Amino acid sequence: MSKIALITGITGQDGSYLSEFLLSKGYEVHGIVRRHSTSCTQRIDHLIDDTSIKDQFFIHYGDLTDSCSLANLVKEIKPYEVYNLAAQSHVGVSFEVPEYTAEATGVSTIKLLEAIRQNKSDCKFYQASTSELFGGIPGTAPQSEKTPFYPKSPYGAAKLYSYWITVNYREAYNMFACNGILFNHESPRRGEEFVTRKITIAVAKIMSGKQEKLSLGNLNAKRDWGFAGDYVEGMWLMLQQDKPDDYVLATNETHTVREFVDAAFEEVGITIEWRGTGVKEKGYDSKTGRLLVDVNPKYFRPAEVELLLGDPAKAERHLDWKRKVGFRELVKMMVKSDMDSLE
Ligand code: NAP
Ligand code: G4F
Repeated sequence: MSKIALITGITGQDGSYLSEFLLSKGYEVHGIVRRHSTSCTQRIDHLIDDTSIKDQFFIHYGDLTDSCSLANLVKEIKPYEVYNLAAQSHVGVSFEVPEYTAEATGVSTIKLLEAIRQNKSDCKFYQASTSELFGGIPGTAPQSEKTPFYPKSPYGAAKLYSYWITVNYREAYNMFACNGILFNHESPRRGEEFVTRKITIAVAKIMSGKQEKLSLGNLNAKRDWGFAGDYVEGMWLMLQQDKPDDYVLATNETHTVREFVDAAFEEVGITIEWRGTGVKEKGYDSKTGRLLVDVNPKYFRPAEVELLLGDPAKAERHLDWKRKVGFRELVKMMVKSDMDSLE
């Protein structure tokens, strides 16, 4: 049985899609879940409750900051592929909890790599690297595997360590270790505090009379937004190659936060008319004049990544990977899901 995978961050957006993808490929899937006072397994409850996969899907308590639990689990499960998706993944929050972010998003990667090196060194390893590594040096878009890194947050700096220690273990110990440098990817399962989901939930709540207006931070930031379901396939493809390497996954299309807001409201028949600039910028329903969007500086970050636009040519060429879901389709999917859940 070579199809045994261990996923950290299995309760997260990507962990849930990756689990479904690997199960559909016949894998035995093991996931690490940390203990919470209330359940946090909503995204994978349908898998936990599915008796037809009770011999294929397993959940274990562990924590990425706890090297003992990681080593014990690698020893016990003997995985052939490890997907390291766990992280304190919110860039804005990383300014509030920088030291914890360094620990969970950075240093923990060496704990997992060591657990693998010492107990199952032929295991393939995927590291969830990020476009936040680029930060955005002016003139460096689109960003590819060759673009220099310049992280702009404690999150980005922690991920930079994880990126390089993954490369280092590949070179020093000949381990099959890959970095997926993934640009923003979203879905109806996206955490509610990330901007896309915050917007689509707000649209649904405003339409059902449960919310007055949407308050956001930087409307000018540009992101390369794809669909998470497409990206987990790319993670898997990286581990199916003859040689380990690092790959960018992106759509090669960028939109401002403001454009995401426009598109989300258009899904429910509302055209936003923008008036004012900076912190005074406001978005109104063009037909009724009702105020729907404003700017609240509390959502600004101490430092910002202004432009992300990824060049996925290497992944397209070597992995035969291509994103399937486009920007408008993604927005539609997310708005529909949030509207349906409020009905
Ligand atoms: P997410 O929804 O925030 O999920 C993060 C996962 O990490 C959750 O399962 C969380 O568990 C787990 N986790 C956090 N701290 C942990 C710890 N100390 N021990 C064990 N588990 C811990 O993130 P995502 O969007 O799925 O992203 C997956 C990975 O890709 C992350 O590493 C993220 O930084 C990276 N990434 C994401 C994107 C994107 O656009 N989504 C782009 C590039 C890179 P709880 O449920 O217990 O909190
Ligand atoms: O949705 P965001 O919080 O995502 P961000 O910062 O780009 O990070 C995400 O993508 C990274 C890949 O590039 C991942 F590595 C990371 O784990 C995470 O998944 O913010 C997107 C943009 C930012 O420029 C932010 O300043 O939206 C801007 N924004 C404007 N108003 C807001 C808000 N972001 C949030 N979260 N909330 C707001 O109210």
